[in-house]
Amino acid sequence: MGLTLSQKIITRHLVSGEMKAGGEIGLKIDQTLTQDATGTMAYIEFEAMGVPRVRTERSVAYVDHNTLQTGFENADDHRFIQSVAKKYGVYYSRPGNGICHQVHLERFGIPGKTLIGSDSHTPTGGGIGMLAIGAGGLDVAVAMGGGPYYITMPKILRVILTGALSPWVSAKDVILEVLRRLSVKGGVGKVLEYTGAGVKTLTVPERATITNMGAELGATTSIFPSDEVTREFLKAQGREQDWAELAPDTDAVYDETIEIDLSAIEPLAACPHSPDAVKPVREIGPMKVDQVCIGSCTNSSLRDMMRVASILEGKTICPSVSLAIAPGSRQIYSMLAENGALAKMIDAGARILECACGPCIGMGQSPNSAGISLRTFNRNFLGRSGTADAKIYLVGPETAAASALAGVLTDPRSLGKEPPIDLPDHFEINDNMIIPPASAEEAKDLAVLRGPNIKGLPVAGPLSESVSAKALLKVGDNITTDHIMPAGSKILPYRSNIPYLSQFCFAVCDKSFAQRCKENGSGIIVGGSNYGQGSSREHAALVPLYLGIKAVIVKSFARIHCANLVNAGILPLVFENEADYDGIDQMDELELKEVRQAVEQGKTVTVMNRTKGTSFQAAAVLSERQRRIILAGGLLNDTREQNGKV
Ligand code: MIC
Ligand code: SF4
Repeated sequence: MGLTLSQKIITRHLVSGEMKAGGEIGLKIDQTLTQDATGTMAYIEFEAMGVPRVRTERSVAYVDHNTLQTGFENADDHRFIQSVAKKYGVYYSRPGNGICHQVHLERFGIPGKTLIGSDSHTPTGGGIGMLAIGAGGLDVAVAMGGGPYYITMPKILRVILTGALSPWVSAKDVILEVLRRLSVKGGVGKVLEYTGAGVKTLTVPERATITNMGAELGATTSIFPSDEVTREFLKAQGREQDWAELAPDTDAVYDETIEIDLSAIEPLAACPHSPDAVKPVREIGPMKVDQVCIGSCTNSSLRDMMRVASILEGKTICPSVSLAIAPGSRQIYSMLAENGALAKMIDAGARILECACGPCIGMGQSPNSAGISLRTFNRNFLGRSGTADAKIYLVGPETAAASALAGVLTDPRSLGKEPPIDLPDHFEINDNMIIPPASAEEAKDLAVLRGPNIKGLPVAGPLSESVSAKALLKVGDNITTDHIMPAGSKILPYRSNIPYLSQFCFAVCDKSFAQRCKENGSGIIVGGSNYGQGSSREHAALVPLYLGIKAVIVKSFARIHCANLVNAGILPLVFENEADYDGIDQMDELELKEVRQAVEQGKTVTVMNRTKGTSFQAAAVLSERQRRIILAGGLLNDTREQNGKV
């Protein structure tokens, strides 16, 4: 029986487990990446492990999220990451060099290698044929130390692409179509493998747009084959030697298959407040628009920027629209400056931002009250833009630019003939914003520069025999990590200060949650399905831990968040019978009877509802390794225990 593309890469990197869907596998990791909003914590955790140098083939630390320096905090964190990277063997991409996923694709990604990153959009690397997976910071720290990365062996979903995209339709519309069909839960436990004759019609950055937003499906990752198009891209980056051909076997067996005719796709938009609330732009109609933002790790390639410039050329944006553009990397920025495209954008009235995440993570450019903002980004979760009542629509760069000119949502096909864009055979290569690490010898004397905003890590205790606590919060389906631990320019500078962050936990849903936790000392969270979707931020586990949360009982979990809960030492439980969710009210007194014994024996946990006088069963869906971690009170405690045994 032949293998699919990801099964081939997994086979070459398998260090434990069997390649059977549903079981836990351990993978050797070749490359890691971190960004600054999750990186500070990941390097603090790496230091806590006491490993003298990273043991990967390549580890890169990017600074792209917290670039707005309205106080000392972000600048201190940048300095910390730079010094820690130099000492421990990590390449450092300076602020101003671009968004981690875009730069990694350009300068470091290698087909067939494994990459984990402390950012949920790490699967961008799948555009170049990498097995690239988003993870919590602690898992990345472990991989930097040479340890395996554990995931549940995913099912393989084959996406057959046929035909070619019509004019004015682009890669964003393809992934929005996938989201429309599969929903934000549709990729959970799966890898999406793109195959078919349509693949060769898409450039690497277009493929990366598609794999990037596989994160919004909840997928473990998404991947394209490495073919002649990939070779051309790497050659243009001066890295042809990194190319290798990679394709699935012709007799590969897939768990599921869907087919997408690229020529049938039209411009689409994801409506507020979920990336799967997708409708054709033409159906939504000419809605008035207040703001347009173009960029983010999803749509900031040279191709996207050139397309936008070609639409804006010689025109002026609508007076009632604010247009912000952030190219994805310094390479792109510089090439746009050289070839005149930047001037076209500036002349049309665009506000040009530095190449960073910026508005995508609420670092500035929050829309006006109740504003309608069209964004080429990947997430439109409630409140993420920084304006609580704003409405965010996710669109492709063509729709975004056309709408910025018209002032209303505009189907770009109404613009007439699509102007051609010239893409170069060679990109401008200048790595002077990437600082290599010190040699092992030099590193010994290097100090790590720590600012006053770096506070200690909360650590759980071993799981107790039984847990009694109130259901301090009850929430519904599709809760994101942006709900649990919001981001934005005011909160993000405190990513290494858990006590400060804790006051904002769940504030989007319930402003009094943190206070309730303090008053009660300990608690349990009850949630619906797909709990913890979205960002990989482990803060969404560390902060509840700090607030005394012992367990989270839900209908189902999103992958990265569930792993982060286990790593932190919070017990993730799933209702055996979903209807039991309805039988709990917020503030009910719950008891997890003899929970330690149940976890030890891999049995379901009996939950007694003392307030209602009822009981139900909940499963701790944990591998043997994870059971050990939960019993020990988190991954750091477990690692210490395991090291003590050696
Ligand atoms: C995001 O897009 O939500 C982020 C900010 O990039 C996060 C990481 C973080 O919260 O720092 C992600 O996607 O993992
Ligand atoms: Fe940055 Fe936005 Fe991409 Fe997250 S989704 S890495 S915030 S650009």
